[in-house]
Amino acid sequence: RKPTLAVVGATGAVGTVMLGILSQRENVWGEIRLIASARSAGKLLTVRGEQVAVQAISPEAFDGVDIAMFDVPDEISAEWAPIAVERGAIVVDNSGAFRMDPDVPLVVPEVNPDAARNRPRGIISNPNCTTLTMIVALGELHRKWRLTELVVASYQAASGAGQPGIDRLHDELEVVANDRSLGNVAGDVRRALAEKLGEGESPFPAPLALNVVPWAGSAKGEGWSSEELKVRNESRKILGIADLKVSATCVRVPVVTTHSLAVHATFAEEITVAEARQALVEAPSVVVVDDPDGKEFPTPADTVGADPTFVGRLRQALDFPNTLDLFVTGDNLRKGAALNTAQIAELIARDL
Ligand code: 2RA
Repeated sequence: RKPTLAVVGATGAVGTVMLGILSQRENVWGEIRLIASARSAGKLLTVRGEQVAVQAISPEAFDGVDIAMFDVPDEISAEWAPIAVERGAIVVDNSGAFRMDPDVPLVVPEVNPDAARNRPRGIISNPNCTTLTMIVALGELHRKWRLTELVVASYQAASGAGQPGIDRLHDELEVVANDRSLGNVAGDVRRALAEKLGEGESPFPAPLALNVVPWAGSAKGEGWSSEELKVRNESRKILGIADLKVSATCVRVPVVTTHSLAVHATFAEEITVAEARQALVEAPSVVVVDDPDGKEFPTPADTVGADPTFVGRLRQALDFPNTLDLFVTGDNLRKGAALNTAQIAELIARDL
């Protein structure tokens, strides 16, 4: 019997990408059950070329499910993942609710696949999309040269904030698109958006169109955002380096989908650009795009919709020994969310 898979949060931005991914990948699943809030119950969605009606979330909806993938807000996962486990499912959760729980593995199949086998709570967490954007490439370099320090700045897409983030960016772009006077006086974009779109409607704390916003997530004290601490804590957990030195600055940019990161990584062993490039070229799921003279480097617009991590701008840091600077991009809804979740589910389905 092929295992039964449930997709919880099937109607959201990640859920929508998930249905596309499940339709494209090898068909290892028997039934695929779609679950969402009561509001979406009865809605017909297409997966594997067939229309499937969405079921309202309930304990019974998990009966007979072998693996349940959750793409819902933290509080919904916190409440419902344990219920799905009680009903017999293994949960692969893409929220932040369980990632740092010592009894929940945090898994990236290319980096720490074996961690998925030890899951005392019956739950496996999928990392945050910002961590995931860089971790496959870094995991490969760490395996060979032992990572000791990591300084990163992110350039995060609007879809990291879900469908409301995508909608808001498009609404803002519409307002600014036809007014070439904007962007020349402090506050003019903010005023134009407030006038046309109203106050307080945005998932972002400042205008995103014609702007960059140095904040993602919630405040975690001493000036840090939740997103920045996730990058630190999750990188340590996935790579298994408890004392990895990490400093992150997370920034939102007016890109619909695909996160980017500028990475400054220091290693214990001597590393050269040529060796690192070769290791990344050979790494599964990594594509090196690195010929600035030929105008070739990874960009979000060239990455969106693709599965791999793209790496470019590889340089030896001039003033820091054993340190590389590089730029990475990855589709935050695919490898950053749905794809990694699907890969984890496939990994554990093999052992069922
Ligand atoms: C963001 N990392 O980009 C978050 C979403 N998981 O906002």
